[in-house]
Amino acid sequence: MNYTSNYTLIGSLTSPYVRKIRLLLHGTPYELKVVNYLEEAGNEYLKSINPVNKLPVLIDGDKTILDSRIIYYYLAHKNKWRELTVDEENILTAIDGAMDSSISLFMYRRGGLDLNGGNTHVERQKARIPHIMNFLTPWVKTLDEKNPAHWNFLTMSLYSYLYWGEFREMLSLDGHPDLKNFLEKFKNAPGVAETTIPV
Ligand SMILES: N[C@@H](CCC(=O)N[C@@H](CS)C(=O)NCC(=O)O)C(=O)O
Repeated sequence: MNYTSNYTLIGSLTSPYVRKIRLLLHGTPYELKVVNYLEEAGNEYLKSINPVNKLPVLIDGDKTILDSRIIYYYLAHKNKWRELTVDEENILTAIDGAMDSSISLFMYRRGGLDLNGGNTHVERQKARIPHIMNFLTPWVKTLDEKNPAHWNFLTMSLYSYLYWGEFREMLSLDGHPDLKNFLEKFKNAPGVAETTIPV
């Protein structure tokens, strides 16, 4: 992307939702303001700029943009990127659906909830993930890491999610070899090394 910007991205270094925007902004000057919402000060600050109290938030001059997908549309409009097709939108919805469920399960686990206690809603979150993986597989098989057009918001979203899922041990890709292969193939894509989760 070649344009001047005055962006501030509010995020964390671990969030997959933040990472996909960092990947999208790779090559564009912006300031990353790291917020830890698990700490009181970070939580109060985040609440003051985002009523939903979630990361990421993008600030562009006097505009505050909430939600990674809306941030994408905002940047797409500004940069005159082509519109996504309905099929592409569905893929993004599927990736975000798996990501939301995995993040919820991670937070429940971190809060001490037994994820094997048979709670109906927990079971629905768990079941959604492999189902989405199967839905994504035919598309993932078409991806070629040597084609620069294939490193886009969809693949950035999937990469951020799968990497985070394995890192947090919320995801096993053993039954999904094409998704495992995807992570391997795109590990040298632009911005991936620079945005990796610090250990
Ligand atoms: N739909 C939102 C989801 C963002 C999201 O879930 N962010 C997580 C971090 S990975 C968060 O801020 N969670 C805090 C909370 O749920 O209280 C987006 O696309 O930006």
